[in-house]
Amino acid sequence: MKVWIDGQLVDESEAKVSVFDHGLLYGDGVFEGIRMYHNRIFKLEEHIERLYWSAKAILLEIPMTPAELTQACVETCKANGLRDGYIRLLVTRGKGTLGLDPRRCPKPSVIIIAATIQLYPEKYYDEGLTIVTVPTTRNLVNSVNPAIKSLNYLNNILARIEANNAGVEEAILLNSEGFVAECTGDNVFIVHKGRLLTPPLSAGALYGITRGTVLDCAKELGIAWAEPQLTRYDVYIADEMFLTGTAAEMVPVVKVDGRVIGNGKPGPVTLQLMKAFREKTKTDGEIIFPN
Ligand code: PXG
Repeated sequence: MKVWIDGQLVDESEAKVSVFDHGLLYGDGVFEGIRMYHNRIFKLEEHIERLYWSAKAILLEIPMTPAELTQACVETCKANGLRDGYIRLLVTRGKGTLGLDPRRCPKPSVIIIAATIQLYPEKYYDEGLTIVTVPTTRNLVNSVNPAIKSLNYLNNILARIEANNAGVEEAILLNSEGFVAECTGDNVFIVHKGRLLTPPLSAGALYGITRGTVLDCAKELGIAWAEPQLTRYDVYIADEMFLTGTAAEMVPVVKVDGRVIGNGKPGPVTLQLMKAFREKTKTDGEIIFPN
């Protein structure tokens, strides 16, 4: 495997960062997870835009233009012969000295890994997930804002450990007011009486690109949607539920905290949206191999 580091494609055995990189020392950096489908890098423009927003929020200057980053992502896929798969694009604060002041790091590092990804086992897409709400709450918006896709994912990892301890694959995080925010690596949707509902981003969630794509699909299909504050009660009485994320795509949920959602099977609105989402992956995105 070839990995792109600071302008060079190197063999994975040589793809290394310094132990003095503040990305490692302090989780100081930002990232994106991006998918390739059918020889196209899906929603690459949106991911790169969000990467710049995350970087701006932490006052990190990406030492490349968006056009150069786009080209570097395409080159990395090409170098690995990948038409389908997963890109991890990250920008770290770079090598510095001990001490957390970012001014100790003169040059940020840009890393692009193109690989394949292990989705949930296929059965979850057919049968749906069982999940729980967990004690760890979503970061406050005036702490590390959940909209920043930072290298510091410990809050999400704590929630994931709580999900593991409960024997399930995902966890719902509530915000400090008790409203549903999102899951550890996915946004949350429910369907109630034919209406598609997802928490507002102000509830404390990543501005999910899959979330946006699913809302676009809903608009095209004429499905009514809204972004109200949602409580656990709203989730328990929902007719359908699903999660969205770059890695997970759309995955149905059929049980939350022991409550069966709807009839315990992925519902018709979920299945209709899953089909529309898969269609979009065929025609959207930056082409990798021209022919
Ligand atoms: N919330 C959080 C906290 C995320 O990290 C999403 C929502 C969904 O956003 P997108 O834009 O992907 O629809 C994410 C994205 C991984 C992995 O390695 C996680 C994400 C994306 C790709 C890979 O677990 N999270």
